Amino acid sequence: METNPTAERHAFYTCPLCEATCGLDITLRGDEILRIRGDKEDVFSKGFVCPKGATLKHLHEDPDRLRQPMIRHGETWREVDWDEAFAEVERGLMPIVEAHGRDAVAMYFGNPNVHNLAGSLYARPLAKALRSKNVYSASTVDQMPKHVACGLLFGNPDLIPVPDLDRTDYLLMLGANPMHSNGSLCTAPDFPGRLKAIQQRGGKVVVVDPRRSWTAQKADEHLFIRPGTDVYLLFAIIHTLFDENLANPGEWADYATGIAEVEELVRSFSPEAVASITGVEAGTIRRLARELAAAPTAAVYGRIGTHTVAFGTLSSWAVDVINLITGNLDRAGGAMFPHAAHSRPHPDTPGGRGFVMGRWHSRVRRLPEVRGELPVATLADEIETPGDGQVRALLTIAGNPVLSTPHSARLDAALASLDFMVSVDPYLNETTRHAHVILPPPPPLARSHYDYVFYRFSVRNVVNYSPPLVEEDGMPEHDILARLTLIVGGQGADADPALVHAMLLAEAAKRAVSSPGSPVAGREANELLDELEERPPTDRIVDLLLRTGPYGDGFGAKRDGLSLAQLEAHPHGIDLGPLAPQLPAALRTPSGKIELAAAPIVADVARLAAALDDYFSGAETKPFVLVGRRHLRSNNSWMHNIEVLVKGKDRCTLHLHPDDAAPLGLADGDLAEVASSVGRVEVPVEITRDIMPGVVSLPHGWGHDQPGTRLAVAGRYPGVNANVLTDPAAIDPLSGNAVLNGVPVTVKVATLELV
Ligand SMILES: Nc1nc2c(c(=O)[nH]1)N[C@H]1C(S)=C(S)[C@@H](COP(=O)(O)OP(=O)(O)OC[C@H]3O[C@@H](n4cnc5c(=O)[nH]c(N)nc54)[C@H](O)[C@@H]3O)O[C@H]1N2
Ligand SMILES: Nc1nc2c(c(=O)[nH]1)N[C@H]1C(S)=C(S)[C@@H](COP(=O)(O)OP(=O)(O)OC[C@H]3O[C@@H](n4cnc5c(=O)[nH]c(N)nc54)[C@H](O)[C@@H]3O)O[C@H]1N2
Ligand code: SF4
Ligand SMILES: [Mo]
Repeated sequence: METNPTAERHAFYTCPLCEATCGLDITLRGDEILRIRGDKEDVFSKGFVCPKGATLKHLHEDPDRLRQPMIRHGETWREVDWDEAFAEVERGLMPIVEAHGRDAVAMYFGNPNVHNLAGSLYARPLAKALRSKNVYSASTVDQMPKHVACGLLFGNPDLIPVPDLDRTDYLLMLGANPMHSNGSLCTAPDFPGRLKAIQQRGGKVVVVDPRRSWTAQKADEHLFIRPGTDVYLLFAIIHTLFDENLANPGEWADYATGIAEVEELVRSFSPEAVASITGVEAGTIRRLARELAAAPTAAVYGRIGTHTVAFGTLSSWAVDVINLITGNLDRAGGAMFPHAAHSRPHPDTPGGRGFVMGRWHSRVRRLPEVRGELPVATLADEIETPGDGQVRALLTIAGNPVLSTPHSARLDAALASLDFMVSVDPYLNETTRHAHVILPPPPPLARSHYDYVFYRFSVRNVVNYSPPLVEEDGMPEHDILARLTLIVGGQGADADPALVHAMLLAEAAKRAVSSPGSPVAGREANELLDELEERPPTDRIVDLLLRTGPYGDGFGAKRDGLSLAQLEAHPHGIDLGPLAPQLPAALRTPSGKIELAAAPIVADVARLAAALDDYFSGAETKPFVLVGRRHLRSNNSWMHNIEVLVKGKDRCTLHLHPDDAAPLGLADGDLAEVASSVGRVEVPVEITRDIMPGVVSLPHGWGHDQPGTRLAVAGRYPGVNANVLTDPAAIDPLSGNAVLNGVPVTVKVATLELV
């Protein structure tokens, strides 16, 4: 880049930290970042940012951020060059593969993979090259239930409807707190402003949450719910819609199978039957159903609090069943399917192979595979349990499972027992301290960005491309992942990463020319590749996908169609308009219809009924249930090393209702001991009426007091790790997702132990 090194310049960049995709206006002098603000001209975020966006500067400059690969010898680390690092990876990993087979090597992919192009494009090929059953990711502590529900309903686990926030008249939101999280599986920069707009145009926002969250405070109505019981509330809404003849799927009746079975499935879950388990009065449930049916348009949206629970898949399914039977699925103002500019155009006829899971099972607990992975709740079992196929080596890529997955103290010990571990990560943290080799990628502003994953979950169809703004010596993350792919694929540490880049590009071109409905259908793949401009490999893939996508230039087929060059000419993004109906063309079920009553769903309803019986029989449980929460100034486990975000009041506190605190003898600021079936923590109490009696809340991602990390700031604000308390035995069996909300615990005054 030819720039005057002393002149200030503005550059625009899409924030990759969360799902909101805010446009940033960044002032630089040479490679120095001077200021970061919201980009007022961004077509989607229009100037909105949160406090984290500006800290990309601090992240960039963090002296603890790793810039060189490192190899560990016992407790000491040595900085090495890249060739030595990859040679060490090969030396450590391949003898394990040779002696014990491919399943002896596991992989864990963490959340930031979906926030950068390298992870989004290269993670799957890496897993494929390894050919191990032991692939894990943060998805099974997050949204896997939604994938399963949508996979069964629509035939494609990635075809997930989002609430059409900007046009809806009625939003029922369960277990989400977008005022803090800025939205998830619903990309909507300035979520707060969009909620307010619903109210300003006369609509209504209802929030269901065991806490009176910031979002609940802004809503028109807030309902407390007993953790883990949304599924009953949702089933009772469906029950009422049928019972009161309010079900009106409209034209969808012709495109859906199983409506009558659904009516049968919910029959025993009347509002009256579930009122006591949910804590929501029957009359209120009936009113919600009536309001949903009567609203001109309405959308039901559930997130973390409905996913990371024992009936995550059934809750996710019920959300979209309500959207469908109230006639709100796939229509403006309801729950709609985005069609990202880089996705493939739909073929002319709906239908496909459908969604298959359980193609293999985990060795120890026999848990089914879902979307090519196993539940991370069973990773420690696979490492600890001797026998054929025992996991002896691990690759973590952008993940911190020691803080983010259940029973983390046990996983921590399991990682310490591995023969070999490699981490692709910019920090030496609670997880990567167990690695033998750490490979650090460059930070966000030194790489290009195109929001590959979240444009698929976006409330408008939007595209924006950000070129890298500053240079940093080091290896691009796509090269790191490509070299790991070559190593595990048996081609060796010296093989050229360009081989992987070329292969991925060729595969993308081949798919484009062979997909029905594609603007380049029938053309030669090589012809397209020759026409692509010279760019970094990730960007070439995006260019190819954009050009062959639903808005693309089709390599000459459509004048003014999209290409990456077009996006470069529009640094504030291009707005492709509000969401448009996608059904039935997008359906990939074998029947070509929405399959409402898939066998796994029907079977799981029996478990739901049994759990209701257990509740009424007064089955033994602990006096409190634990839920999580997020804070605007925090981002899962990994941004606590940024002083401006963590300073001030301690945020890692236990929220407790005053009526619960008094009999326990706990006052604000006291240290409480919280114990579950697997662990205990001591944490300061914050007394608040904004939580239901009987429920306590602790945020996750904390617990930075482990030895051997290099997190100077985080170490001064350690907090405690909520996942010391979560039990890996508790999962949603259909999706394998861990139960992180609704964890039974006891709470008491922490007593000083005299040693
Ligand atoms: N109790 C409880 N536990 C939870 C949750 C909860 O609500 N309650 N939420 C769950 C959810 S939704 C999620 S998504 C998971 C997250 O779980 P993880 O993905 O395991 O953890 P993160 O905290 O996101 O850690 C990300 C890691 O990636 C590194 N990193 C950051 N940027 C990059 C990059 O560009 N490249 C690479 N290679 N590495 C990078 C960071 O240094 C850090 O080590 O936690 C889950 N855990
Ligand atoms: N600032 C910030 N933003 C983030 C993140 C972050 O760590 N910090 N993480 C990002 C990630 S990885 C994700 S997945 C998203 C998540 O985004 P959200 O889904 O909005 O997640 P949370 O903010 O944890 O909100 C979950 C809410 O569910 C409530 N809840 C708990 N149990 C139940 C229950 O059983 N029923 C109901 N109805 N509610 C319940 C909690 O009290 C909480 O208010 O946020 C993303 N954005
Ligand atoms: S809301 Fe998310 S995308 Fe927007 S500035 Fe904050 S962290 Fe970045
Ligand atoms: Mo997440």
